[in-house]
Amino acid sequence: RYGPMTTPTHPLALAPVTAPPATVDGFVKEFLRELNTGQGVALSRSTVNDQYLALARTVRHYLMARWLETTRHQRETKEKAVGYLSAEYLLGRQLGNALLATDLGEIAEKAMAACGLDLVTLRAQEVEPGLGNGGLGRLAACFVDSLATMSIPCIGYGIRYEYGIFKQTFVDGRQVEQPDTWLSLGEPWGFPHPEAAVQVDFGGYTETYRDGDVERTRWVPSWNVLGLPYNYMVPGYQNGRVNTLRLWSAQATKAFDLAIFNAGDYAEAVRAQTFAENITKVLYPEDSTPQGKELRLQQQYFFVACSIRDFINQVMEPGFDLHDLPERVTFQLNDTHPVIAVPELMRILVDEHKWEWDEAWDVTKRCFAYTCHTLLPEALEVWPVDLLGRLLPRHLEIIYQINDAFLAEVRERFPNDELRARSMSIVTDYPDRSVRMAYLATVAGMKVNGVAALHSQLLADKVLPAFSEYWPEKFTNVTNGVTPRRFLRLANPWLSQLITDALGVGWVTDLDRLAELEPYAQDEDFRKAFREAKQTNKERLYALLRARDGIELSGDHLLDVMVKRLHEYKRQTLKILHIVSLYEQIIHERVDPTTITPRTVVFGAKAAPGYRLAKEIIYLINKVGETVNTDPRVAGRLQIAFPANYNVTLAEKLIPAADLSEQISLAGMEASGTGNMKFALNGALTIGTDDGANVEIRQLVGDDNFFGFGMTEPEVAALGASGYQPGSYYESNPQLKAAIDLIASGAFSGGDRNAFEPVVSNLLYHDRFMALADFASYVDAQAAVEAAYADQEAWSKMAILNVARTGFFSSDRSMRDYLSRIWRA
Ligand code: F55
Repeated sequence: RYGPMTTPTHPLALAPVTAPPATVDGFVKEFLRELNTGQGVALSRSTVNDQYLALARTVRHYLMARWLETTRHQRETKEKAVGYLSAEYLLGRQLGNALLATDLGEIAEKAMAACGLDLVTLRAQEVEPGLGNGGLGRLAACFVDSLATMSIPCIGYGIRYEYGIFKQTFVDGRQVEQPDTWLSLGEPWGFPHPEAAVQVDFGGYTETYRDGDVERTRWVPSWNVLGLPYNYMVPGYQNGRVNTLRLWSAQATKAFDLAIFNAGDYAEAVRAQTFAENITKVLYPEDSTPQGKELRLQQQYFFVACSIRDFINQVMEPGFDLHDLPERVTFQLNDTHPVIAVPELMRILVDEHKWEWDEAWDVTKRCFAYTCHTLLPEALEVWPVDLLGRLLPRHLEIIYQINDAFLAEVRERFPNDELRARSMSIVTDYPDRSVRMAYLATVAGMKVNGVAALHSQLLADKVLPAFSEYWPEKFTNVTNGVTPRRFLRLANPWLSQLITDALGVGWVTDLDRLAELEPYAQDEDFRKAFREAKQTNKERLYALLRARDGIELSGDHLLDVMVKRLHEYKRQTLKILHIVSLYEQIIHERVDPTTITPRTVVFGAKAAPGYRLAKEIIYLINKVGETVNTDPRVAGRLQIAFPANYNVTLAEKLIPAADLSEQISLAGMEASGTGNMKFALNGALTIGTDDGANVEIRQLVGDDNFFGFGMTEPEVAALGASGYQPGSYYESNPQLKAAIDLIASGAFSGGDRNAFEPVVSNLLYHDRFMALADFASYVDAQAAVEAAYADQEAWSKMAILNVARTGFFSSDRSMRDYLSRIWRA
């Protein structure tokens, strides 16, 4: 389907497609063509949205030849590819990245100016595809960027949600969710390919039948949907490579399948036809507690079944031998969400291709590798057996068979150790009979990795100890990374220019070269230029917040930023306790306000809509902000901003402006963090716990250039084991007591003493993530921050050293690690 059916004879058909010439005139011409013949409007009558769409299509046009060429080259060379399976891709805006990748930024700017248009305005028209919740989805987007930039064959597979992560608004300080209608004004980047649609079956039952003298099983499904692929370009950075991101959209099958209709349950069949499109309607907004909803399992199986089928039937050449599949692809499982791919591949090999079980298992287990992104027990996905059996009866049987064979092996290696066998069982009976997806992924995957050194250690020791003992060589670490293209080069043009002036251009694809900046920390002129870049970024941010949110920020403040999903373990409450404490000390005249370093604190955080306490914390932050920002006693000393709807677009403006990066999760809870890396690379200093990748950041930048605080993971474990009592910290620390009392007094709620009761009582009587235990240490670290910030030359040195020493956190390096530790394994 991808190649010509017959040999072409016309000379033009043999020539490779070429991109249009990259000149301003050429660009103007293409742009006007897109506007006139694509959008169907004259420039004089066009809206900004028309102009944005035409511009996007113009850039897309320039990439097209490279895309077709990449695909052709891939089919010809048959190089091993990565099939990245992820239910989420938090892409961010596409236009700026595409202009950077094609190096068309300047030409586009001039071409738009020649048309009387402003490139910045057109870029701002784009609604970002928010097809992910947070770190996990953004990581997938960084990884596909790096793979394209490194010319590594990869297809990213995922879901084209009609509604991405909800749009957050605040009403009287409380989070209110609005649907994310990212497709409503037209979306120029996706290419639908109805000719490559895939049918996906659900429901029904299984039966055995005789096939010669073998007894076989077949699945008789009761309903099906169609998976329609949309291809998205993933351009490498100025390297002529364009990989593919293939996102699936669910459609009702056109022909009503009479056989199924008559054999199956009538109501069920009709319901399925009617509700097919629901499957890819909306992204589930929980970022840590998976919803065990049937629709979510449908989403998972839907995109995975489409993707595996697509890879085998469309990406591989016709007649390709499935025994060679492990030499041609590794399917990387981005958390457990796509793990149903394992029994799906087994089903294809055993039921459809009629392979022996062992033969199929040998191939399957060499095709998959699993990345875990959490340690929280409630985040580990399990599916009730009855739900699985109803939706995917054949897959459930296969899972049982995988488990039986695996446990037989365990019992053989450890005879008379039934406890061990049970602890490793993929299917558990407690609290309900269900399938532990992380166990399935571990048993089936050739490798299992955590996302930072500490996390991988804890994963092996605490979450999957029996498995890491059983297969020590299976467990490995790949520390996360972020793409320097989007998060440094695009987001921070001023710092980028400084770096390029010092080092030349190569650093964008070779971030280790940032190490060469080290001597510039001692250069007074460079430090001054660095501070000017930071200041420019702050002004850009303040202008944006004014226009976007009506937030007025002013002054030459320390900009202190905490942006990430709202979760108790991330401890936004610890940050708010610190702010309240600063405020309390000023208004009660415990400190001379003129001795306090002026500080602007910015929060950005969405709470899962069903996460009650998280929403109460958002309310608290907003109400504290309201009070503090209008109190003349702290004017010019302390201000708080909480712009709604933090997303990738806002991150790109916020992170480059920050002086201080808040990474304050309870040790052992944040698997890695990736925001922490983005801040350090943009020259913010970190105040952080010994958690996730913070540990590695601290090691690389040095203790002197990092504000570490709090308990270590072993200390946390010990305190937990000894019986943690938050109240004792409250009673014994007057500063902490004063802060909590002020919140409880109604000072931030117009005298209402009940307004924050859920948050306050949780802290005092529960505090699962030990914010009170780390409070004193956090306050000390913040005092050290203030002292350090007072010496701007010293601060600039530290900040520059953070940039120079964090090149390791490029996602290009992560990809090299995946290649050497997993994909080539
Ligand atoms: C989304 C859906 C479900 Cl059901 C569960 C989790 C998520 C999710 O978004 N997880 C997530 O973002 N995890 C984060 O992954 C990052 C990338 O590895 C880590 O840096 C971060 O520590 C981790 O919390």
